[in-house]
Amino acid sequence: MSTTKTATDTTTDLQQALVDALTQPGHGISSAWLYDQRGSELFEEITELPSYYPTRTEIGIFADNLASIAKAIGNDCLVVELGSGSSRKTVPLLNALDRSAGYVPIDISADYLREAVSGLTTKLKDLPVIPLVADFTTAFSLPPSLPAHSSRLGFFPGSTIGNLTAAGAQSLLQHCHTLLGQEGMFLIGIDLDKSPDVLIPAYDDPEGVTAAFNRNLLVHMNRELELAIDIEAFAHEARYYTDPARIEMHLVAVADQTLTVAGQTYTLAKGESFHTETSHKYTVEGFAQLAKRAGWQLRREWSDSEQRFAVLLFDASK
Ligand code: AVJ
Repeated sequence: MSTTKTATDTTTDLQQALVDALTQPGHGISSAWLYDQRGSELFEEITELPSYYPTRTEIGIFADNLASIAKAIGNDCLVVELGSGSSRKTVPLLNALDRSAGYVPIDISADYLREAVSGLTTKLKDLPVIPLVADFTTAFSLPPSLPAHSSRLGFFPGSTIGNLTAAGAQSLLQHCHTLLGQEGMFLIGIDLDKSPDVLIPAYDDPEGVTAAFNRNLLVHMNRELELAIDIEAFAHEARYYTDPARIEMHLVAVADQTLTVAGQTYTLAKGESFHTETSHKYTVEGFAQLAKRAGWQLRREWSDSEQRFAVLLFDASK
């Protein structure tokens, strides 16, 4: 069975996602669709914004605690990163480990992964790098041939897990528990719940980059599905909700919208919105409970002075 999707498959999936969003209550559409080439560039820009604290804060936590994190992980560990992207956070970690067995970067984009890996060889000296093209939100397997190692560490920085539903996060943690084995460890970055005074500007910056990122979904759909959605007719909104604590991004219709998709006409009334992303905000205790249900035991935690973000180390409990 082929696991590679063709461009036509992707177009059909996006069209189905849009029709589902138009016809179902809540009008939700997977945030995965935000990350086309332009969307990924805009997200990189977001990480540089003064009001978007998570990336900078997490990098600071790693920089300030690298020696103690490396010590807690130990030697001869195979590092498996979920959604490796540019591996920006992993290179310092791998270099801080006294002796590691190898690095398995996993990314959904084959092109991006190939490019990133070619830049890594010089930065990582002789460390074996075994890239894997896979969608880590579905069940995936590790490459068949791996260098000898005494333990496996799952590495999942960036609070990317926050984009998954509770059930999605649960099944990912369970799957990794199986994959990483008895001696398995999991090092994960999570964004902590905090005042909406801090959260809202992080997702609705004065520069308008997050608004452009959100609206780019419509640009993407217009191009991919040959539609004529009026992009200016949708306003970017970041909303804070509790139970569970989260930020939701919406694209709100500022006037009644009629959309024709594959010959069918749908309407979105003024004030209704596409729900384009959920970003869960956790407490350390709450996340530890979620992970425990998937077999993971919290061993260490590192945070910043304002407790905005946390890096947690879990062990596969026996
Ligand atoms: C990539 C999921 C970590 O939720 O903070 C940033 C995505 N969306 N601004 C996040 C995002 C809007 C980001 N993650």
